[in-house]
This record gives sequence, C-alpha cells and structure tokens, in this order.
Amino acid sequence: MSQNTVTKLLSEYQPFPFDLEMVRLDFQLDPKATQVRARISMRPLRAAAPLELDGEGLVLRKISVDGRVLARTEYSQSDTGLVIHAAALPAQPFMLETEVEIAPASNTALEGLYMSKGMYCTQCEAEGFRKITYYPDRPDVMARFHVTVSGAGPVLLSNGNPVVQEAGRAEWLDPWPKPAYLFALVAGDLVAHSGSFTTMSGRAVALNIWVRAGDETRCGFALEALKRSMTWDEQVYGREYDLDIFNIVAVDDFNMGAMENKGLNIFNSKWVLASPETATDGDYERIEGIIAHEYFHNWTGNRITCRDWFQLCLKEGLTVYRDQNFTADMRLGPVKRIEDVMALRARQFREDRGPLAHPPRPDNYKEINNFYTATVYEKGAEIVGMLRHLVGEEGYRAALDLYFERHDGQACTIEDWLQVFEDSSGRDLRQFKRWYTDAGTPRLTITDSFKNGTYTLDFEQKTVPTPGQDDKPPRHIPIAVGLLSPQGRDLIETTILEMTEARQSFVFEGLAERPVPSILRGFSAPVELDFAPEAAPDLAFLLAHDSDPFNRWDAGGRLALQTVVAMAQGGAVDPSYSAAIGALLKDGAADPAFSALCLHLPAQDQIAQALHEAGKSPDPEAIYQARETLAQALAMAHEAALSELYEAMAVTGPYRPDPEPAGRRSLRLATLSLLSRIDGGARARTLFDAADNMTESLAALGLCVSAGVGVGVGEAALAQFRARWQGDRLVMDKWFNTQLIASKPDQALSRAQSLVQDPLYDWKNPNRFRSLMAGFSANHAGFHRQDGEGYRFYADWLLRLDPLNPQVAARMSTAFETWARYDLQRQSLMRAQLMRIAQTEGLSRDLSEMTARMLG
Ligand code: 0A1
Ligand code: ZN
Repeated sequence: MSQNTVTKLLSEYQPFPFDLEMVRLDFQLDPKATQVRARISMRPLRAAAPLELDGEGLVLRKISVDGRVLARTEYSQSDTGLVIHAAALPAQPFMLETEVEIAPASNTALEGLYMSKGMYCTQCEAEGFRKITYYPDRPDVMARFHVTVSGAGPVLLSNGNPVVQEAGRAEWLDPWPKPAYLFALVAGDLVAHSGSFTTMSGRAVALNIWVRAGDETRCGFALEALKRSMTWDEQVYGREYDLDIFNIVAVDDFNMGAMENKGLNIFNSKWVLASPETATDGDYERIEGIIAHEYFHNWTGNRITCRDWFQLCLKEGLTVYRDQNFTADMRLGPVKRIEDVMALRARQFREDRGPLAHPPRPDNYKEINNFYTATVYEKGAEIVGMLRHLVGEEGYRAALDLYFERHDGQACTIEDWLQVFEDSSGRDLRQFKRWYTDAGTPRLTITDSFKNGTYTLDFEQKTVPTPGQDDKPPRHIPIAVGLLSPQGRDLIETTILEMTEARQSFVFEGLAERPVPSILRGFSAPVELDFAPEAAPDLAFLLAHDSDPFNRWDAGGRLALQTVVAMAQGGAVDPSYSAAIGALLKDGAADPAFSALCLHLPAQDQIAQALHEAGKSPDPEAIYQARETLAQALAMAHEAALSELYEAMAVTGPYRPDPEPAGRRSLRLATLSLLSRIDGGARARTLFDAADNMTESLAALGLCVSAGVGVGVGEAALAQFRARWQGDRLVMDKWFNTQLIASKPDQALSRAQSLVQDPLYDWKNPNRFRSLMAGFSANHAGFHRQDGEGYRFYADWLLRLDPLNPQVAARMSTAFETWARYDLQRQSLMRAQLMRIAQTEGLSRDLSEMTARMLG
C-alpha cells in the first residue's frame, strides 16, 4: 500500500510493548551531516515482542543492543522505520544504541531538525521526532531525556534543566518523563531577554526569551505576559511551574504559531516580538494569548499528555479554553468572548458545514498534521466550556483538581477526561460525549408561546449529516436563557436549560406579561439558532436592552446579516438596522471595544454562507457590493455622530497596548472604516501620515487602498509604507497581506500576481507565503472571480509549495473547502483545480488527503 493511502484508526490502538526508562541523545551538529547518537534503556513488557521504531529520512550508521552490533538479518528497514525482530532482543531490560546522520540544512518541511537563518531548531509535534532518530514516535511512550549538544552555538538549548554549559558543548536533563513530540533542541547565535519568577512554593525560575541580535528590544511584552500566565495558572488552577528554567526561542521559519516543548517553547517570531511601531493592538493581544497557551500546556499537554493523536483535543481544547479565560481575565471578558465566537463561527462553523467536517475527536486520519483544526482547538474549547456550565463553577474546579491528581504523568483519553467529571460531579455524561465523537453543528429551532402567565420555549435540535456520519442523535446542550420585560428589565436570573431530546419544551410560570427571551447567553453552546417566524426576536430591542453583552452584540450582528443578505438579493437598507446603529453611536455608556465590535459588518464569507443556507447560490460580486452599499448608507446616515466619535476616541500620550486605549483605537478605526466610504479615504490618509503606532498605521493603509479615490492614494501609501519597513520581515508580512484584503475585487488577482514578483516575496518562508496567499483568498470576491483565474493562481502556488513544505500547503488548501456553496460554474472551476492538485504526481500525503476529502 502506498504511503498516501494508509488510514490510521482509533479502534486499532495497541499499547507499546516496551517501557523506556531513559533516553540519552548526543547531537553533533552540522548543516549537512548532523550525527545523532541515541542510547535508550528499554524494558520489555510482553514476551517476544518485536521492537518497532519510527524513522524517516535517516541514514543509519550503527545499531546495537547491549553493545552487540546487530546483523542485517536481525532487523528490517523501510521508508517509515525499522523493526528489530523479537529473536534479536533480550527478555530482560536492555540498551538500544543507534547512530544516524541527518541533514538539517536541506529540511524545507520544517519538521524534525531544521535550520532557520543559520540557527538550528526542531519541531517534533506531531510526528517529527522520527526525522531525528529511530524511536517509538507516539505520545503514549514517555521517557526521561538526557541531551548533549555540540558542533554549533554559542547558545545550545534543550529541554529540562542545564547540567553542563561549556564553550561548544551543553548537557540538559529533563527530569519529567515526556513523549518525543515535546523534545526540542535549539543552537545558534542568539541573545536573551531575561527575567525571573518565584513560584507559589518559593522556587526561583530563570526566564529567557532567545532571539536573534537586534530583536531583544522587542521581547519585553512577551516576558511580562509569561509572568502573568505563570501567576494566573497558580491562582486559578493551582498549577506551579516545575523546572529551574523556562526558555522561549523565536524563529522566523515556523509552520504554526508556537510549540509547547517542555521547558523550551519555540515560537514563530511573529507571536513573540512586539514594539508599538511594529505590532498592532491585535498582535499584542494574540502574543499574550499564545504565550499563555504554550505555558499552560506545561500542565495540560505535558504533565498530562494524549494517549494517541486521536485524543489531540484533550490537550488542545482544554488549553485553548484556559488561554481564552486568561485573556478574558486580563482584558475585557465580554469583548474577548465575542471575539472568540466570531472566530469560531468564521472558521469552525465553516469547517463543520463543509467536506472537511470531522469530530473534535476524529476516529481516522491519514496525516495527523491535517487535524490541527478549528474543530479540534476551538470547538474542543467550547466543549470544556459546556462541561463547566453543566457542573457549575465549583464542580469544574473539583473536576480539574481530580484530573491533575489522578492523571499526572499519564497519557490520557477523552474517556479519562469525562470520567473525572462524572466521578467528581456524579453526573452521567454518556450523551454529552457525542460532542467529542460527532461532527457537525447542531441547529436549534425555537418557537414560543405565552398563556395565563406561563411562557413556554420549545426547542428542536437537528444536525445535518457530515462525511461518514449520517446518523446524528440528539446532543446534550446547555442553553443559557434570560427573560426580559418589555421595558428591558431582567425577569429571571440567567438559567441553564439542559436539552437532551430532539424536541423539548421549557416552561416559565408566574409572568405578568409576555417576556422577550434572550437565548444562548454568552454563547453557552456551539450551536446555531433559528427562530420560527412567530418567535422571531425583536433584534433592535435586544441590541438596545439585553443585559447579556454577548447577546446584545449578537442581536446587532443578526440584524446586520439579515439586512445585507436581503441587499445582496436586491433589497434596500433596513431602516431599523440603521436606527439601531444610530442609537448605539449615541450610547455613551457602552464600552468602546464593544461598540467597535457592533459596528463591524458581517464578513463576505459569512454572507455567502447565509445565502447558501437560504437556498440561494451566493454571488460574490453582489455580496461585495451589498456590503459596500450598506457601509456607505450607514456612513451617510450617521456622518455627524461617526465623525464626533472618530475625534473623541483619539488616544493621546505614548502608545500603550492596554485594553482601555486599545478599545478606544478599535472604535476610532471602526468609525474611520465607515467614514472612508464617503470621504474618498481622506481621513485615512491623514491618519496614515500622523500615526505613531502600527495599529493605526496599518488600518489606515488598508483604508487608503480600499477607499482611496484620489490619484493613487492607496498606491502612494503602499509605496511609502514599503520604503519605511522593507527591512522588517514581520511588518512586511502585514504589507503583503493588507493590500490584498483591501484591494477592489477586480484588482486583487493582478495585485497578487505582481506581488509574487516582488523581490521580498520569499515564498519558502511560511509567514510570507501565508500573508500573501491568505490575504488573496480573504478577498472573497477577488478569489471567487467568475473566470476561475483566482482559483488557478492559488492552486499553482499550493502545487509549488507542496514538495517543499507539505504541511503549510495542506493547511492553505482549505480556501477551497466551501466550493459546494457556489453556482455550478464556480463549483466546477474549483473542483477542477482540486482535481488538478489531486492528480499531481508525487503529491504529499498531507495535500492528497485534503484534496481527496474536499472532493468527497
Ligand atoms: N501544539 C502546538 C501547535 C503545533 C502543532 C503542530 C506543529 O507542527 C506541526 C507546531 C505547533 C500548540 O497547540 O500550540
Ligand atoms: Zn496548543
């Protein structure tokens, strides 16, 4: 069977028949010929078991057992590993020793040991360790690691605590048993921005952020965020750090955001480095969140890890949930919740509706790297939030305490996790478990009635079939509900209704008049709501009065979506929406960050989805026009109030990334976005010239491009920005990205085509590739041009990247996941590109699995 067709099944899990006591690794680094010597002490757990070791792209120099070099007949080797026959192995504990050679300089996939700008670094999750040495590369095999590194430097880092640090050589010992995916090594010419932290039991921990010389002035914010994360995990979860040192390294070439290697987190430099001139408010918030996420993995992921990769959401869902709560505590909680739900709907709901839908715990895969998805991460986090609703605040803390107590040092499953909640709360979670095993977003349809003081809410839940899962039994859904009086007063405390049946009614008695329901407060479950016509809520009323900030915002969003969907089909601006926005602009009590979120119009992709669900095929050009017309109409109707706010929200004094000034800037920029639709980009141009921070500078740049009508307003701003920032890789990523998102749809492709000729377009760097390609595909009407040339351009680049970096190519291929929404012509154009990719000779396993799933 070829590598591209092997499917791994959850049902076929088998424990590994050996215990690993200690792993000693010795690296002699060399760009073309790094020598890796591994000495692993093993204890057989079953008689006569062969020893299966993973290994890819390794040149085997030597293999011995207890010092005896193995004969060629005593083991078999393949492209994917090596099996030592049972007869060659002692029945007692033994020492396996291997020596292999690898070439980090030619590793373009950025998985295993590779080089980034002269520096050695590793990425082992999920299955990269097998590109470093022969090993049982699976998360349930945990061992202590002792690592020696020489041959490069001067800085030589690995996991755990330093044992020996001398010129040209270092030894590290990690006392905590860990799976190989948490192994890390870094070597190169680095400088540290350092600090320290004293844990709750008084242990002093040295903190370092390692970067290339010149970047050390941009590490201050990340270091403080790390300290805040360490304190929060102690205070909120009672979790303390467990080594003498915590190192973070920033690298420019990295496939993902960051990685939680034990004691040695490796970060995409984009999510560490920040200065007011180069990072936006959004970047600062993300940096804080990602630093926290990786740090929190120390307990949820590292101390307690996953038994196999099917259980990925065990560590990721919980850790995302923890980092979301951390950010909510550091910043404005309700605003953070709205941002998280926006991202969930944009990415996870989209995934759940298409051909790539999969359960948070999948039961089969070909390439695990394709499952680092919004479903595993963000929906995984929502499931943890639902559990908390079901067992309550104290119940949640008790469950987590039991989880850490019972499973510390183990590799666990979703079953273990749910058992902890069952045991600590006494609740039966068998039906709840479907959230982990079933794909798809349930839709709740709501009707209501009022009679003699009794108000009844009727819910019906339905989940449409997803690939491989036709049958969708009802789920256990916590629905947070409030009831408002017609004057907007809360009539009851927010109540969690537990829905478990396909149809279910809930009754509220003793009400003087018909209440206005506020359903799914705080977005208590990742479901969609449909209101039967007679139960349709007065959205403008909710936007004005709901005491739940999430539902206030959501009511405004629904109103906006209804309006713009109608407009994309030839309708006019809904005056009640415009009036509601007018009221919002006058609401002096609202938090600026919240108001800013209410002013954001639905994304074009969301409008397209809504049209598809209404049984229409979305016309990208009409969607773009409808959204522009709506923005323009709002700007004209409320010009005075918007201008006033624009001025009032100006922030004076030196830039600070804190929530308060960031909120004011976000409202200021939201008003600017609307005003630019009627001033030809004049205000944006003025702000672009005056801005002393990247938040305003970048937003203004985008608006100069999208709204600039004067001679070359956009082009001039782009040229000026490029001239100023051409030496800064992170800022230049923004330059590529922003102009594509902001381009007029009919100019997006030609702009993208000329940008790929730019000498600064280093397409082998994942950040640069993504900034350009994701910018282009986010230009909805530009990507979906009717002639299909957008699709072809995009597919060309995926095919070019795939042989070098399959992981990034596969992730980026999701731009095509929505093909089935569109008209037949676009469908066939998109499918043709997917087919062209799928049929390409030598395609990676990553991209071939993705295209096959998308083609269905
Ligand atoms: N565990 C990391 C994410 C990650 C996953 C895979 C990677 O390379 C294939 C890198 C990072 C996290 O959740 O942050
Ligand atoms: Zn993670």
